[in-house]
Amino acid sequence: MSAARFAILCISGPNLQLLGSREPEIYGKVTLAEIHARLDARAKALGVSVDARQTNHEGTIVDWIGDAPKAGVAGLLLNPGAYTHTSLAIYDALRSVGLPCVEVHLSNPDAREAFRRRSRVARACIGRVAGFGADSYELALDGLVKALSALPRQAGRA
Ligand code: CA2
Repeated sequence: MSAARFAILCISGPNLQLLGSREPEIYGKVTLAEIHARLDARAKALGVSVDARQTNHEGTIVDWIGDAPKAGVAGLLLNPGAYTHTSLAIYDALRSVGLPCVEVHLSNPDAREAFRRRSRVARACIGRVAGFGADSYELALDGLVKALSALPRQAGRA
């Protein structure tokens, strides 16, 4: 078996461990474990690896982002949950590591309450996939891998 072309870290933030059990009309019926399994399958098809994690803690997200470069991570998928709309700490962490990051959302925050329309992390991201339920994660992975593949050789390679 050949080595993965890129190592990708996928981070999901607060309350996303509840996926599949509450508010299915907004977030769908798919659990986070199923999303992670689908990401893994898509990653294999693309020849990359995905380490998918969830935490309810802002500081843990900051730590994981900060540790990513020395762990050999080439790019990030990030659903910061409600921290999307509040967290300068996560924005600063993304800026400081400078890794390509795609912002991911199950719902479309722009079509919801006004307070969800501002993303604090968007300016540190190369793009955003939102509103496609569980599929948002796989679509974001496709976009991130395309973007990484377009980088000059060596940059971002595992
Ligand atoms: O649509 C998304 O992915 C969000 O990041 C989800 C966040 C929300 O604050 C963002 O505006 C948009 C909320 C995550 C809460 O997850 C739950 C999952 C199931 C049931 C209840 C909450």
